[in-house]
Amino acid sequence: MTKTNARIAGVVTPVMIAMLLLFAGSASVTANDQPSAASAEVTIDNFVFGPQTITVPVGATVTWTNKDDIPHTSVSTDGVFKSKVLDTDEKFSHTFDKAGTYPYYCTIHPKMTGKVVVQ
Ligand SMILES: [Cu+2]
Repeated sequence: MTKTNARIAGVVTPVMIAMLLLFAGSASVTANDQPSAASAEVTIDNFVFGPQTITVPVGATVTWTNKDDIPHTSVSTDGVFKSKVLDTDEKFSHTFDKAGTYPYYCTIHPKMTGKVVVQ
């Protein structure tokens, strides 16, 4: 009897530890995945990028949507990303894998500027 219980305990304990490790592992994976799953929206409206400065975690995808009746672009000042000409309701996305500050502008209307801060 005692022998059997000891044997069961000997099996159950490693299984429980494995399950705990698995749970802890998946929990930390979820936490790590959260920034890469993050996304943010920038709307182009009335010749303005809004919000003008957007702060996102590393791994986030930023999507620009042109809500103007006029074509615009979203082009990184440092050449990190470059949209095509976006017509009304067209979108452009870029995923930011590195921390930093990414200024950008509209090549058609260079006075239109914005900034993505990745941290
Ligand atoms: Cu523009």
